[in-house]
Amino acid sequence: MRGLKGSVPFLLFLVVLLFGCGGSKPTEPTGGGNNQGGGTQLVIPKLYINEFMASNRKTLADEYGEYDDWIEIYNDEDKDVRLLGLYLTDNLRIPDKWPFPDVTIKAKGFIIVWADGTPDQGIMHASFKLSKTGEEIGLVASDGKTVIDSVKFRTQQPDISFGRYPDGGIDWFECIPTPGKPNRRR
Ligand SMILES: [Ca+2]
Ligand SMILES: [Ca+2]
Repeated sequence: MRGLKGSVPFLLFLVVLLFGCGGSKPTEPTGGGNNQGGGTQLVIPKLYINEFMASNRKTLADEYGEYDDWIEIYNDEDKDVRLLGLYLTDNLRIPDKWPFPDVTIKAKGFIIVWADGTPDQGIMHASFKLSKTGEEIGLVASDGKTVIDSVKFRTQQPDISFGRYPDGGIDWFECIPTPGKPNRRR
């Protein structure tokens, strides 16, 4: 009995020792710099949610003849940007909702995503729709959480788009719909 009791503090001592060793281990291989390098590699391209339509009655139909919600992304870089690895969402609490397919936006170019909640209809059909009574859209980096661009919006009027002007600019306006082309204010 006495022997057992005595062994408990000894075991604790051992545990502390082991923990101590564990803690010191990462500092030994000073290649810990590897970790740092990997962590800061996140690329944030100059991409914008540039225009969208959350109440589309007759403006633009998809390949199935459906007048669905659409979102335009604008590439403000001087080079093409591959979207594979990035995400689009209508809920910033679920930032990695819809992963982009392997498509590329040309330098200063545009791309349209159908927000129709039917990904079966093609690679550019997101898994969510937009609410015409207002919600948010987020464009998210390849870590699945860093927001590249986002917009919150209120009730949208039918066939009037909401967009940045000029393209990639700070201010949003009601626009004449220009899916895939430079924005035009109403
Ligand atoms: Ca559709
Ligand atoms: Ca546009």
